[in-house]
Amino acid sequence: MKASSEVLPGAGDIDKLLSESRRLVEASLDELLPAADVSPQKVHEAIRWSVFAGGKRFRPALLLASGQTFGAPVEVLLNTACALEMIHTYSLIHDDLPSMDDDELRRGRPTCHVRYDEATAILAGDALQSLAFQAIAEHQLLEPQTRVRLITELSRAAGTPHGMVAGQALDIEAEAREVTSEELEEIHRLKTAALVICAVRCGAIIAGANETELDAVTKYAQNLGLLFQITDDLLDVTATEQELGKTPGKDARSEKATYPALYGLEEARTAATKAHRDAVASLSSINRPTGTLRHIADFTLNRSR
Ligand code: GRG
Repeated sequence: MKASSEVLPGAGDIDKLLSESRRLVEASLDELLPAADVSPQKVHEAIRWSVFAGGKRFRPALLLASGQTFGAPVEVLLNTACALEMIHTYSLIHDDLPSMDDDELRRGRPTCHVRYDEATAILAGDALQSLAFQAIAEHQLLEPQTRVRLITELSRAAGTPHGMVAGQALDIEAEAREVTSEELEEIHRLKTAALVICAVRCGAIIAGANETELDAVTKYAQNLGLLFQITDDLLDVTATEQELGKTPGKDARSEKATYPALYGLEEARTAATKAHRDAVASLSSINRPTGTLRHIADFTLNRSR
């Protein structure tokens, strides 16, 4: 059932906000994705296996929160929020493939290529990518020029040379060699922050935020994206398989470029605190109710999964 004029809970209760946006996003994803019994069934089952595996839905929640901060109703934001989650899930499916990170556990269940097979996992990822752009292109509640702008934002953030594919390529290339702090930041900026920034910007664009507001919220998102990846690096060292739903300790075993590897745990924690502080400071120039975005930054600093 499509949400109509629903409003997310206020800034105070971040858990409620995240669970409510998860509920709305999952209902919309269910509508937007091909049903599992539609031919070709195996690829549709595989898409649903990976999408409905219990991810945090952080990027869609962020898009909804940003959109609501600048005054957009939820139903206008939902398809783009789902598109972000589709792109993110495609990247996880492909990242887990034997030719990439070669992982067997994701979101607490066997990875797509383990549950199905490698060809099906590649196709599921490919299909999620095109379904994401379709979800925006066909969204009747948005003006055509807004759809084009959102597709531009998302394709740049997901692709190369300034997006996630570029980050993944640099990350693979940096394995098992020393990286500089500038290289590490570049990898994090492209591999992780690009989609986080895209989520925040797309919410603000849909809501019609002005250029000054868009600049300020982009700075918030740049710091939030960095913070999200530093905490991801830290959790890979400190959290359990049960908390993460994926194999911990993978970064060290693959000799990945990470904050703890380059700086040690304490300095990595200090870098996280600084990114959080900078993210929150960027909100101060926005004359809108930014409490929810502030609480999302707090959640990201303190997250345990
Ligand atoms: C294959 C083009 C391509 C890109 C892969 C997703 C990715 C890029 C690599 C996975 C490893 C990694 C640490 C990526 C950084 C992004 C990130 C922190 C992913 C995990 O996101 P969460 O924590 O996952 O939001 P859930 O499952 O909660 O959605």
